[in-house]
Amino acid sequence: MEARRRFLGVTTALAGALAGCSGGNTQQAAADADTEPSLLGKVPSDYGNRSPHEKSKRTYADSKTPQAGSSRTPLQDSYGIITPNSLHFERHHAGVPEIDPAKHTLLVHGMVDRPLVLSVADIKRLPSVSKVYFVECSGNSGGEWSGKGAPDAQRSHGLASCSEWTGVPLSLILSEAGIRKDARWLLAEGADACKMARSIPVEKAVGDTLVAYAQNGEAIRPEQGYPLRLIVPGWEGNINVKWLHRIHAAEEPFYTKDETSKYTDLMADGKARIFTFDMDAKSVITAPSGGQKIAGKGFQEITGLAWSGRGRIEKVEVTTDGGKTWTAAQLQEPRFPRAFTRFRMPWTWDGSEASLACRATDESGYVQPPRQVLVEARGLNSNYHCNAIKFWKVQADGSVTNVEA
Ligand SMILES: Nc1nc2c(c(=O)[nH]1)N[C@H]1C(S)=C(S)[C@@H](COP(=O)(O)O)O[C@H]1N2
Ligand SMILES: [Mo]
Repeated sequence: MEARRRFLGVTTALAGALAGCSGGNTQQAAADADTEPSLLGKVPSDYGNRSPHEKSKRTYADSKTPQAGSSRTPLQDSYGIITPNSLHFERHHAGVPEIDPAKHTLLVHGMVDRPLVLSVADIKRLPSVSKVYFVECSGNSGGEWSGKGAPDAQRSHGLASCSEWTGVPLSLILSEAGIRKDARWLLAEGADACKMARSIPVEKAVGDTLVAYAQNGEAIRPEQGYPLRLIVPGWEGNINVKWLHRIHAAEEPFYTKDETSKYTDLMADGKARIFTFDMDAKSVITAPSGGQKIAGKGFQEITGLAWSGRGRIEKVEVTTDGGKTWTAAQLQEPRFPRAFTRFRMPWTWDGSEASLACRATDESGYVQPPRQVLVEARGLNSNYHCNAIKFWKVQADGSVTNVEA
């Protein structure tokens, strides 16, 4: 009954919104007839492209060292939970290497009984799995620490994307190599010029970590680590080593440049946290969001994405009054652990200013905190791991801007 009433509410609101343009309907239909294709269209193509009318793109932050840069996913334009491969965010420390898969190998050595050199073809012969996981740079939303924040969802949250990854469980490769019982840590190293390398506890490596070779049904893109990358579900982007070519088992962590000079979190007291692997629960409203404009009063679905490195998203609450009241949004199924979850909430915009935000809760019971709580706990010395609640302001003219929370 309630659902039916809501449905009627929606159609009434839509009817109201659409009434404004109904006067020109007959003329419009005549104009459409002129543009509807009457000639035969294009023939099938060998690799598809999107419609030329679709313009959504990654934003690339230009820098003095462009190869050590990043591009961001246009989350505000996204539908569902999967990021198209062409729009997956990028973060490279030494550019995208050009790698011939026929020559690329993965070396597994150190505290193993049978050191291995596996070709890409060897790896593809092994039993594989396909799993949906997000990858998020721990620098994502770093600009939000200041309280000023970015003006749109792409710049505030776009260093996060979500794909179906296909690959071989790392546990299988480690047992083939005969990893020794006293090995506690692995080094994972990339084949790019900076030799990105991170230490991974064996427990996580034999848990859900994948040596992935495919993304959303095709080979991983060069930008994402072709032909092999590590997927370490729910852990900070940096440890998902791309162009993976070496795994070294040892007793102790390696304290590489990438986990000491970077990707540590300097606290207010001057001490730094190291190995802060988990990405905490986070969410963002993607529509209506910063930079967009609501066309007019009436029905406007509020939708967005939520994710947590600690498992499934259990709840997303939405406020339209700056945090005074919160309402549980509808969560779209399936909800995969450590993947984007799409949430939706019906809303009718009455034409007045509104302050929108969302707050995620994950299956561990962790609730996404307000920015002030994060700042009190960690200070302002580090740019990493900001998962604060993000507010958008709807102005009276329908335009949506950032709010200084
Ligand atoms: N070999 C290698 N692996 C790498 C990087 C890199 O520069 N080189 N960048 C890391 C960082 S900081 C992040 S956030 C993720 C980004 O993955 P993506 O470019 O596929 O989005 O890859 C990680 N793996
Ligand atoms: Mo990153």
